[in-house]
Amino acid sequence: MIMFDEAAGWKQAYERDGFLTVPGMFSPSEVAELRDAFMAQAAEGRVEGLNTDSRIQDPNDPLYRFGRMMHPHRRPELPIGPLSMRTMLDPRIGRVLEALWDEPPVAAQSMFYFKPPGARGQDLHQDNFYLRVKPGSCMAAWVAVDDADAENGGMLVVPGSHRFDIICPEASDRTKYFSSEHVDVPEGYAAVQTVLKASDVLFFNGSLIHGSNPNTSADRFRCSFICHYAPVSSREISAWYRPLYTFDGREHAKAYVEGGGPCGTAQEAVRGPH
Ligand SMILES: O=C(O)CCC(=O)C(=O)O
Repeated sequence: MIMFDEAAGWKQAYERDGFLTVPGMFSPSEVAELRDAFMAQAAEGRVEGLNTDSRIQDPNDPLYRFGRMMHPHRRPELPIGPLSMRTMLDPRIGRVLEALWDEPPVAAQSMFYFKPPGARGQDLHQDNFYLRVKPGSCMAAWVAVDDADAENGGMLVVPGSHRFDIICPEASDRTKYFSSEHVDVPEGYAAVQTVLKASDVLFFNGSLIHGSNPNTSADRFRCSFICHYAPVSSREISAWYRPLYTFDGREHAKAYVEGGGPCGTAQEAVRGPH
């Protein structure tokens, strides 16, 4: 049960900063189940429609073997399917989203990032550039499946940047980032490194500028299970997110708009002269 004071504290932090960390939302065995299931799936090789970053074709790129998996909740035939649907619609996540929005959420997306040692990061961006939720914005729930910090490419957030409109992205540096879009940090703001423990959940506004640096560790994966949501009252979303789900598992319809698409457009790495 959520205590009134706890929910009020969440809301205050979220409205001020554009993000909120809820520590220890999942148990160690729940995050272990996610890690084990997705590792077993990755061991089967790339699956059409699940590994959508098809531009990453270099077998030496750590993201070739451990590319992110997109919309695993849409794969009921795979062991990761029902687990992803259940986690995406977990009532503990739903209660935080509802407390922050003052209205029920609907689920738009699930993803799993492995981010193995040596993997490139995802350059700074705003999620609603891809989801196109209107009116309002989307929200992410980023579940740390491993401890995530500066060394293994944990999340960077720009506190307060959620008050900006969607900023037109520029090209990113492909040597450092697998995603092709880059949003500059506005003057007077700064990117801050988050430090999360496995089972913590980071919630962030769809206008918040955020991203992650490469995983520079020798041997630490940085696995995360990431979902995106829209407020039930929003009217539009990019067609790429259809179908949406209410937290009791029913499909929910909105107007589906052109444009947008997967969160972050993948690109092949550019190799240096060595
Ligand atoms: O996990 C990451 O490195 C980036 C994830 C992200 O930016 C997102 O889910 O929008």
